[in-house]
Amino acid sequence: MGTSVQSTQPAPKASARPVEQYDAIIIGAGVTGLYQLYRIRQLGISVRLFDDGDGVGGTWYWNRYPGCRFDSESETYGYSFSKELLEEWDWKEHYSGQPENERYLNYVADKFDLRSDIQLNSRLASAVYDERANRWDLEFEDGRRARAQFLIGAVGILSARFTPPFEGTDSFKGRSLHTGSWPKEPVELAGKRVAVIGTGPTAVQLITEIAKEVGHLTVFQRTPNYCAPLRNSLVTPETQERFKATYPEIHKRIRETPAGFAYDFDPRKTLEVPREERLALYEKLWTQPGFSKWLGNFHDIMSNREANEDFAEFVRNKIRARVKDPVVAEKLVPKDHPFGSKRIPLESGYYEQFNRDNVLLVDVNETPIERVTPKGIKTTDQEHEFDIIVYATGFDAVSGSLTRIDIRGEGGRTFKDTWADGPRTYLGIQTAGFPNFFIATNSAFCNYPVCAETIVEWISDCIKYMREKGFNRIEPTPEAEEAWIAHAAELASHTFLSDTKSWFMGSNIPGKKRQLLLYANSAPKYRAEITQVAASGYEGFTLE
Ligand code: NA7
Repeated sequence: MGTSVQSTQPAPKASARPVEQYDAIIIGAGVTGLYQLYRIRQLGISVRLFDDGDGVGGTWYWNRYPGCRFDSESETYGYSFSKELLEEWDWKEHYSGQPENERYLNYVADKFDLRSDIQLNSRLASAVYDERANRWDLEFEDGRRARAQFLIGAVGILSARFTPPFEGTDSFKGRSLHTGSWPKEPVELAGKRVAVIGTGPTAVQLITEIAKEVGHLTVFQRTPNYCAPLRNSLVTPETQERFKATYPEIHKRIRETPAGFAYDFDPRKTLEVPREERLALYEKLWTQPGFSKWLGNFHDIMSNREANEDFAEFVRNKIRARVKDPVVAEKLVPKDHPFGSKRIPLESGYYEQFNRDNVLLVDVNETPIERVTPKGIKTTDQEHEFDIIVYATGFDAVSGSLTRIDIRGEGGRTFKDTWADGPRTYLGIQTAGFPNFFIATNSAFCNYPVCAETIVEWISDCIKYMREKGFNRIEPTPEAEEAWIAHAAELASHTFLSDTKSWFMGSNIPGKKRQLLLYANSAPKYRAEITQVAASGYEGFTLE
């Protein structure tokens, strides 16, 4: 290197850049976007995928914080669409870690030669619908421009990072990190004074991993969770063979269960089962890996409060038994929300971290955070000094990843305004007034890839149908959209999720309207509904 070469040409202005033309553009190179690219390509139309990361993987690219891993069983998380891929890929752990998951998605990108149609380091700034031409005009932050008939947002439901608006956040002189954009280079934690804000599933994984490494860790907790043992282990060669031999059965099963996991609820009613028998089931579930304690429990723990409370108290006692200091233990015990009304963090030694001398739990309900200072975090009772502050404070879920982009549809209406009171869609897939814009996200409560594959296939089948029948434009009728929203709200009213503060309800974000952001039907029923609409010739949509 050495000499610096100065260009005599002025940098081209954004508007002077040529406009790249495609039939379809996909935004997001995560689990959904990669498969969407694979499927759209098969239609023989031109397609380009843009992502703002410098690698593929979406969630598994950005969330590279220590301890990040699946809480789904690995064999249920991989794509099901390619027999070859299923045979080639070996999951090393039953609950695979982030580095391996990122490797898997890179392997997929290479295997199916997807990279030639992927443009990385491209953050979408705006997408504007040109009504006369029936095209979407996209502009990226680097000035690159592109135009396409179809726009597919595969931006994920948990990708818009949320950092609480504490006063003084920028004044901190140490290092501030968010778990959702953890640096690629190793973060030096040894001996450091570290703060973690948040105790959700992310923080639980992170805290467990770093407590032993840092000099001192202070955990700022607002709401304790019902964390349950993950019980991860290595996949033996025999089990690997069994996975490979039984993938068709595994996939059939996870397509039939309500949430896409290989668990069935116990059909008995909790309180009709004698106490000893109930406890025996709870203890058995507790020894099992994964979400069995939730999704393999009595079915009415998610609908009957008394039943729920019975199991919740069992979990509380498990927590109390693991934390030595009874005062700390009681702070870690959740009492303000039903078990399962928030995502259950799965842990591998989380509670024991609070028995360490170098770990301090600060309950911000007792001593609220007043501000971030140049040295650390000032609560109502003292200033805590840190080298690193980690925000494990979650995401502006479901809607945030789309409303943060400047998307404009018919008549210049903005997506942000249209969704100001929450997601407005028909089938979770399209919004009236935004023709040919597909939302490729898994909006049901479902193990992610199982449902994502369904949505991806629905969208590519829809585009195929349109091309075969000579249609150029699709959007839902306002009536169909309204009816879908009412139907989703009706289903939501039968859950007790609404009483709990969580990203499910949007209530983790100040000022966000409180409503269930996910579709509360079971995954098989949702799949049947959208399949029926496609089979009927896209009832509820206007095709031109
Ligand atoms: P979550 O589950 O939204 O957790 C965020 C955590 O951050 C949670 O403990 C919050 O407390 C806490 N938080 C947020 N704002 C504040 C403020 N202002 N003060 C103190 N604490 C705060 O996000 P995760 O990343 O852990 O998990 C998201 C999903 O990713 C998860 O469901 C899995 O599906 C994977 P709160 O509970 O709101 O009181």
